[in-house]
Amino acid sequence: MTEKVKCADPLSWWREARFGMFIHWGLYCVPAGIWKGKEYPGIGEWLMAQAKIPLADYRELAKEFNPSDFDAFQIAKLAKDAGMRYLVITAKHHEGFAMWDSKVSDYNIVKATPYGKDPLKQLSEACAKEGIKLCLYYSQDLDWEHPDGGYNEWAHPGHQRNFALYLEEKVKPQLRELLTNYGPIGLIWCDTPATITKEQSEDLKKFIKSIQPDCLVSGRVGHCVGDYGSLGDNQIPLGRLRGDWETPATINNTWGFKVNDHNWKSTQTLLQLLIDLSSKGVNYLLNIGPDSKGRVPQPSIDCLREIGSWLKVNGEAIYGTSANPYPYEFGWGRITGKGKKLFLIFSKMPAGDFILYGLKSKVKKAYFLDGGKSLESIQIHDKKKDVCKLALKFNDSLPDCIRGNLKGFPVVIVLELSNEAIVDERIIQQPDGTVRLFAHMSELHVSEGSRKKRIPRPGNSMFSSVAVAAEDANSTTIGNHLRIGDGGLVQNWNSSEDRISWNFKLLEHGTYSMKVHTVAPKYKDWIGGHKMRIKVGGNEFSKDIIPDEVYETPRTHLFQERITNFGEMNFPRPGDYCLELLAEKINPDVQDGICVSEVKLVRK
Ligand code: H79
Repeated sequence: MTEKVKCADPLSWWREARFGMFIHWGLYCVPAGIWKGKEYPGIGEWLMAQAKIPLADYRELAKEFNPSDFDAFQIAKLAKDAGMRYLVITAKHHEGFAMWDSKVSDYNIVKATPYGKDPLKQLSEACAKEGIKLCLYYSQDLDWEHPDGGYNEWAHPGHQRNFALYLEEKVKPQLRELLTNYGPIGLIWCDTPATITKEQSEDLKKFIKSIQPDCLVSGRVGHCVGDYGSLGDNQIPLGRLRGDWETPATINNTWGFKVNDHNWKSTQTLLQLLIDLSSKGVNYLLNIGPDSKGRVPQPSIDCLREIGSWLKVNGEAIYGTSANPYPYEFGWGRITGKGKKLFLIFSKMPAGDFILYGLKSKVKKAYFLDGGKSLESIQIHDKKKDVCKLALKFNDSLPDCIRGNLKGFPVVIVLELSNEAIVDERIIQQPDGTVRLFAHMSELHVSEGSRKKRIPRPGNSMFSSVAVAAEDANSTTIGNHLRIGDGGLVQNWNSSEDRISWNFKLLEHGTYSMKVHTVAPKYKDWIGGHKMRIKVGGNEFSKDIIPDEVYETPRTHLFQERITNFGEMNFPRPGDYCLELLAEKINPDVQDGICVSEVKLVRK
């Protein structure tokens, strides 16, 4: 009898990990954002493209690259101390320079620099020592050194590109070296599929697996053929995602070291992002950019260690967890789950009683994850309001051991349930009085006229392709008309015949102010200039979309968001309502039409 061999899922370590370290390190850290005395805005590793530096000049940087302070063991230990479980280093970024001892091209750190050593060899030993999965970033498409690589016209003027030649001459032989000489590799992090065809993406994935069958391939290998989906750089989705996802993110505003980027996010913000992404089912791959000496900037070291100290106590709420069982996020914090446990992760300690609606499972026990002190919990089903209600009694005598709270870090409460969490997924007014109608939960009403205007998504466009896997997987419809895309936003609203709506449950009668949140395209300024209409409870409110309030959260950092106040409305009785949002006039100057993140009702 043949024995059935049980294969472990190659993604299981990655799902368990939730948090990884990205390292951007290459020749670009020598100029560090400045070329010929001029400082370039944007991301440091793109300097060669932005300043249109000729290849011969850029090559010279290698002679100045001597990272004598690089210590792979210190970096792997930093990842470990931060609570990160995998590490992805740029073996080769778009510049085309190999950060290992490559026999395929002399354009590498061992041959071309005074340093002359192989940092990947050291890292593979250091990662093995610390129990961190070593993963490698390899730019499979953009290459500014090889004449046939993607997006390098200024570096090889007049050259007729043969992209397939580049794949065979450089990409495959170099990947073979990386997958042969450095032990087991957790994943190959491909990026920016601008030129590559679907067949080439599939072929590359097959090639990688033929050498290391368990090695994962990132979503950005192109055309949705990767082992998991990659959201856009620094992108935070609005709601929870199904399937396996990752967001790569920066601590300041660059990936490759820039001498003048001191825009460091606080530990509180980074923790908030880790928790937010975990609650939405997304891995967080957080970047450090060592300088040309190989030193990690001190502000990165400090906040990573603080994150690690929080995870040491609260890691159970992050590692190997599943997303929030509710389809929406909360103002007070986030929820993750594991088996019969739910983790309520509060941004701040609640004052007095805390109320959660919609949890149908029985709570057997509630306690602080830090220290284990239990809390009194009361569950009722409010018949009149038709809602399940859980109350947690936070009294004044909190345990001293809530270290996180002392520093203003999040506080975790564990709920042990009698079964896996079952929740009421309807939109319901929250205990703080607000009703949040999130874009990803809206119903789309796409008119016939709009459907006919549907344009197939351009699969290979240079910069949209980064997030294509994400958009497609999250879209209810694909094309250039109204849809839920880009991690949950309603976007491409180009026709005033289209509308969106939500059903929701209001628990308290009274006067509410109505707020509509609109979002600008990534990196673009918010313009507005539309006119929209709300219909609810037999009333209609029409309003020009102007920036009454700026909405700032870590999510809105690259996607400017503004609030327009639609005035007040009196809801005479609680109950089930439908709110419709219509576009009366769409400003043609706004790229891709109207984009909405939520409509909020706030009790007066
Ligand atoms: O490795 C990091 C980036 O270099 C890479 N992905 C992350 C993980 C990346 N590849 N492409 N892009 C990001 C899109 C780049 C867009 C821009 Fe620019 C680069 C905007 C600003 C700088 C190039 C120059 C395009 C506009 C100006």
